[in-house]
Amino acid sequence: MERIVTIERFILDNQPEYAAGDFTALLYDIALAAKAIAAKTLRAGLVDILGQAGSTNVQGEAQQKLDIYADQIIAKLCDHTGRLCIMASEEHEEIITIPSGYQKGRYVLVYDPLDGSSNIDVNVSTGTIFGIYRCLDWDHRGRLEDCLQPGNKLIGSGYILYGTSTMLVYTTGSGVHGFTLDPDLGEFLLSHENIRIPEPGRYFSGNYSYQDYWTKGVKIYADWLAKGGEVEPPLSGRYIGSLVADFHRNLLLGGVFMYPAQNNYPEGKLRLLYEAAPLAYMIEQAGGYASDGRRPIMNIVPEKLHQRTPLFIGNRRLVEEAEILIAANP
Ligand code: AHM
Ligand code: MG
Repeated sequence: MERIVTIERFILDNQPEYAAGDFTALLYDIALAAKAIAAKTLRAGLVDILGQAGSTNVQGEAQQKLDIYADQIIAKLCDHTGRLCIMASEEHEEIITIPSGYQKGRYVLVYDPLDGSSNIDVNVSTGTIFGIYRCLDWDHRGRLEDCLQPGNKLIGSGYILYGTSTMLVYTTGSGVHGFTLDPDLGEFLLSHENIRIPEPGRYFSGNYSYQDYWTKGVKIYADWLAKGGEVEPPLSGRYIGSLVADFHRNLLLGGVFMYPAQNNYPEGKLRLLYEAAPLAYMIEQAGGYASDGRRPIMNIVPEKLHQRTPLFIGNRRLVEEAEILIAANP
């Protein structure tokens, strides 16, 4: 029998030197939230049978939309533990402060609780994305500045994919590691140690129905990807429309995902803080690269919480070509 490694064992054995308990425990908290969200997502198809969002269930409790549930479970599992000084979520306009009755901690958690949630109704994979920073100033209880840090200050990031199985994939700066939830044991087990994005990439992922909205440079790049050009073998198109699922496939099989700046989203659609930057940290740890089409995502300092960014992410060579063609075709 192969060695079986639980996420708890792996995190303990591989924790960074500074981790000293709190950081490690924060990763467990996220893994626990992932299990709770996975359990709910699995039952999403039964909502019509057992009661709809906005209606009242048999216990007389109002039922929630899944993205709101995911948001609250993460916040409520993490706000009282003394490990965080502040949080930010796609579901909250403002930062989420640690209630005054609770001790504050040393870390900052930014997250997208359930990305691609419009896919739930048609039984397509969704995901949670998270990033962890250090709190900037010990004298304060956590402020907006603590959240507005560039990707190159991340000390951990990851995602949970709610797909045919539930996977948690994360990095703390020494490789990218993936764990699959065993539903019988209720444990995440190590299934993908030290993931490297394979060369050459196989897939290109973008919403090609937006072609008319793209700039000249992006059109030329999309053409270059689709026709192969000097890419050998030519790439094949795959687009789920659920960022975590698209990213996960390309991470394991190689390729590039793009969501450029375009007429209907002049700054891009995806969010820098809790979508692009955490995934950029992961792709770099896996040997790839992420760019906004001009510069590394990791170097962009966010000016606001819900800032959007164009995103090109995947094999380094494929992303660098986006920068070259966009610069050459203004
Ligand atoms: P959301 O945060 O509102 O769920 O939107 C993000 C999602 C991503 O998962 C996906 O990559 C993208 O939107 C798809 O957008 P589009 O339908 O425009 O192609
Ligand atoms: Mg999102």
